[in-house]
Amino acid sequence: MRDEGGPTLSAKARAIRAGDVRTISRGISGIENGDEEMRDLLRELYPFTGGARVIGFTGAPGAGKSSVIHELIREYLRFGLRIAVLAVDPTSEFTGGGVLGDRIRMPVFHDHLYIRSFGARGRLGGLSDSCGQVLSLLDAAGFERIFVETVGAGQSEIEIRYYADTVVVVANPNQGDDIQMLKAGILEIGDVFIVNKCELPGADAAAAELTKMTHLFAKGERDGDQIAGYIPPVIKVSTREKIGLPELLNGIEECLHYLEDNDLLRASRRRRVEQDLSHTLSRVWQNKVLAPFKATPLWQSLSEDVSAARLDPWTAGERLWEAITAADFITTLPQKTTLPKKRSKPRKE
Ligand SMILES: Nc1nc2c(ncn2[C@@H]2O[C@H](COP(=O)(O)OP(=O)(O)OP(=O)(O)O)[C@@H](O)[C@H]2O)c(=O)[nH]1
Ligand SMILES: [Mg+2]
Repeated sequence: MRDEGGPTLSAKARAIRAGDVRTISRGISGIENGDEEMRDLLRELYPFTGGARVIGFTGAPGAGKSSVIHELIREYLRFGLRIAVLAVDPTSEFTGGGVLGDRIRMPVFHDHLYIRSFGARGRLGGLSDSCGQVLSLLDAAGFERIFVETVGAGQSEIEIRYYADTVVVVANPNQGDDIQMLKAGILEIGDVFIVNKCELPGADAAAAELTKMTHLFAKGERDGDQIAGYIPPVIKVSTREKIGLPELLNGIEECLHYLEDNDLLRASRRRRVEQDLSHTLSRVWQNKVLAPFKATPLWQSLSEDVSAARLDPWTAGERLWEAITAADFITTLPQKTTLPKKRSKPRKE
């Protein structure tokens, strides 16, 4: 029996600790909607985080991320681990019944598997800015592995690095150009590479190419973490032919062991926390400073001057900054200090 946190916790927090699916779902919706009470709940739950391992899945659209996660869930459930899946993609296969529909309904999996799709709200193509909070909630709910599927494009591919302990890059055979793309972008962030659809021709060549590249990158440094000594495995997988799935599980688990043995899990938690803090801060900045500032006469007159070309935007920007950094600036802002229900878009870093 898990420690549910004792009687000092609120009923909601206790239900989440006990893995109650409805409370977890409502909690995640609350986080997504920016409900204020979620802050108290997360505050209560935070001391119970730290047990989950976050595994990110990234790769080109259609590479097979959802299919791989689907198969991997089966492998993990065999070991009795509790698994949560976040598909940061409203169009993901996991929505609308989802690929696991039948399985989820099976009582044996009820508190072992939780699947949630959520939109990449707030930033174009990026991970939702509530991702960190949702991960904390699922972590406190006792999920031991959390799989995060990113939208296979742009920013979120790189951003998953900030949230995940381990990043699985899903490639395909015959991806000639795409493997070049991997070189330029996501090769640096991958901890485990797979060539999915390996029953198709070209899988060996793609795997050999990736292996060559991972050896080059293995000598480097990433995000200040020493990763010298760890060489990401390249695993051939076919979800269609059920090839390579136990090997993939092993590859992921070995990577997690490596991180643990080398005290690098703390570093990945730190990355996640920092990303979360910067989102929180930009939200506060947006809601408490920028939004009310836009209603001030100074903002209005400067933006008018800039749009009439009487003033250039850079000078205007400097003047705005001067006003913001003036000692009593915050107290002069029109006061509407409660956060809006729905968050406004944070600024892109
Ligand atoms: N031949 C073959 N096709 C596969 C395999 N795995 C997945 N597919 C197919 O590839 C297509 C895309 O699979 P998904 O799992 O949706 O890929 P995804 O990367 O999650 O796609 P997005 O989320 O849209 O980026 C589907 O038609 C799958 O049936 C495989 O091992 N072999
Ligand atoms: Mg998908």
